[in-house]
Amino acid sequence: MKKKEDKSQNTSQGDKTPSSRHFSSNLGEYDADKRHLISNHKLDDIRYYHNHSHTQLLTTGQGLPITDDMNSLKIGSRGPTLLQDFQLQEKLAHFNRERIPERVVHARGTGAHGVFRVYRSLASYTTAAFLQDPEIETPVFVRFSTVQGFRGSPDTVRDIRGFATKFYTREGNYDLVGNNTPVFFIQDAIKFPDFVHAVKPEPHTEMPQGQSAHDSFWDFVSLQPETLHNVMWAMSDRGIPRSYRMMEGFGIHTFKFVNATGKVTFVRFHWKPMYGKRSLLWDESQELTGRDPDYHRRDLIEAIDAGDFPEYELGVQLIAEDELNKLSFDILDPTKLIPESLIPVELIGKMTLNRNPDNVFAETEQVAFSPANIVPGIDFSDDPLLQGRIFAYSDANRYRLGGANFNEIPINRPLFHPHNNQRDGQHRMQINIDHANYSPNSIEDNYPRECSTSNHGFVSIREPISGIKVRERSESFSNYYSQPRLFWNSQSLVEQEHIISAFSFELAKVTRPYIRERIVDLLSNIDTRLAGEVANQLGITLSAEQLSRPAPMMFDGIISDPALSLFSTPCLKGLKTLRVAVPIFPHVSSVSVTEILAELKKEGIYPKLLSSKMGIITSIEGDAIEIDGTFEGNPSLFFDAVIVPNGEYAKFQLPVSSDFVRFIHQTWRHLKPIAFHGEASEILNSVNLNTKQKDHGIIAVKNSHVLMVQFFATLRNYRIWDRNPLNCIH
Ligand code: HDE
Repeated sequence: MKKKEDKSQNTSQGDKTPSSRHFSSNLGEYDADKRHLISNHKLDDIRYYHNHSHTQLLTTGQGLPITDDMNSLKIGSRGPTLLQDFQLQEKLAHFNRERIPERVVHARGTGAHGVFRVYRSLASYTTAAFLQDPEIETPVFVRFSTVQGFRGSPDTVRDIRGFATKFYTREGNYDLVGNNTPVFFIQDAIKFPDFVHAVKPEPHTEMPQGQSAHDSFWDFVSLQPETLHNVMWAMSDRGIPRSYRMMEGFGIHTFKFVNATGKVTFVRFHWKPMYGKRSLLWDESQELTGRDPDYHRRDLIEAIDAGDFPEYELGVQLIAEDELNKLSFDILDPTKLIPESLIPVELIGKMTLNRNPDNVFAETEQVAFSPANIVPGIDFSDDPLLQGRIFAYSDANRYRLGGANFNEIPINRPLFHPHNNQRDGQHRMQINIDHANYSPNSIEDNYPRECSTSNHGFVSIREPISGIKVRERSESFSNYYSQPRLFWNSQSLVEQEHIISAFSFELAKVTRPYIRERIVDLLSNIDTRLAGEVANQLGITLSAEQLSRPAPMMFDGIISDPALSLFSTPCLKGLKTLRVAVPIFPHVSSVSVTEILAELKKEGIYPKLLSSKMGIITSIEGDAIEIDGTFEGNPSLFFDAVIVPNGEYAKFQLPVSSDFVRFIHQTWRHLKPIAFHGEASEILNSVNLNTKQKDHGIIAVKNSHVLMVQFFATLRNYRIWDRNPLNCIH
């Protein structure tokens, strides 16, 4: 450990000798055959701090064994409590300090551990160690979040989702702190506090929670048209994802890759979910806020626990320096995306989330992300929003986590011990044993020494910068309508209907008419049909001038891009992890139940046997079938489809209870497949669905094999869009 034997010729700054103990010795140790151990190393590192109390006796924080944790120290069993009861005081005082400030945005989040592996070496673009070798597995921690609501707010509200990833690389932590949209609301960091004030609950009422449907948000939007592009995404089905496992992620800003020769390639990052992209319906998402406020976090935790690990491919859009002038928009503008039809996304690696946190506070709450955490081979662009973020996150982390030593919290510690002359401060964990805590020093042979670039030391790109100091926005950032129109044009008709409904819903909650009017006026710069339909819903009459506004110029000849739609390309990659309800009634056939369950399980679907009450139902064959849950406790919102097994129903009075009828009606309303095996179709007649539309996703078949084939084919389409009778389920 002590490095006196390293004492080299060089007592000045820099590591002319390549010894650089801390870094290369670590690399050496884990290089070659033991590479895979790196991920275990991080795990062990975190595990070291685990405190398993299940076989231990109770102590105070000082380690004093406790004999009675039920009663405080009193004068007589009915007398006053004594000030000298240090045991009581310690417990209450610690309890008072259990909460830390929640994140000012993205307070509501859920995390998962995992690993990342690159598919092939990216050495021609970047020296980043974790992007070099498919043999190397890099541990990661991901935190998904909503933006607006407080820490206890529901998961399924309409909002942007955060998608923040910490890669524990051999060259330090690399944080990709992105969202589920490829653009942001504002162009310059100086507007961030204003934007967040506007979207958060209003100051005089602290309402509404988890919603942008209120005056101050739309007031800001109406006065700041650069927000419109991200607002279009938020009002689309992207704002209500079905699952974090089925959601794209984007780094938004342009970053720079730098290779060993110093060559720069501009890059935008994408996460593509391997479970496909899917969203909720607005009606579903609203009902879920009450029925299961933890819907997304539960979905993630259960899938990981079941071993169905969420997977995402990392994609990059690469732009050579000399290609920049081919683009007709500014890649430094974070309100603009680079259409995939212009620059395709290259898939470069895969992330697998394979372990739930053991303790939400210690890991998910204390994890500290920052876009400033970059590694050699990656650098910032001059995007003015990104530049502000470089400061904001570390500053927020120091405040939120109680000081400058938040990097020492296990979840934030890099893979290998950091070495520097930073010392002391609140909550210092390391016990630095060196006698010199400054540089240059000769007492410790000038260790820890700087690292040369040839030895993977980080160096900011050398580039000439000249200009006049100004406080102004670049002209190249000024087109606010072309890309919102590109997004609008790229949506399927159903998605466009959803966008119209979302704008109408939100704006109808805005109490000040002039704000509503300003928004529809802005929308008419994007698309007159969009503006017209929203205006109609709001009782606003657009002027002839508004209705005849010319469409904005489109960039680079691209009118629409299928990558921007959730549904124009097949959204489902498979049926694995979808949830199917299997209602069970008296006189059910256990043969049918067994066949159905076996087929569902073959596809990796999660089935649940439901009935009106818990307990056992005896099948016509005399088998006992144990019920997993009730219709009341498991509304159809929790499922992707329903399939009713066969039974001898025709002979008996049909056992159709009101909770089951409600269940089927809700499944119908939310455009999900409903299947009946054999005689179960008798039940269909008693639930009074809109009979004219019966065949839209209603499958009633006698033969179980045919039934399942048809059921799976329907489920693959996910929603039965043409069922929507009144066009009212968004
Ligand atoms: Fe954030 N953002 N942000 N943001 N952001 C925070 O960090 C900020 C921006 C994003 O799960 C805060 O520790 C500024 C863009 C995510 O822990 C804060 C600006 C993108 C998360 C902060 C932006 C994001 C945050 C809240 C404009 C997508 C949650 C407390 C200059 C690329 C990370 C904290 C997690 C969190 C500031 C803009 C994504 C206040 C100043 C653009 C996913 O520091």
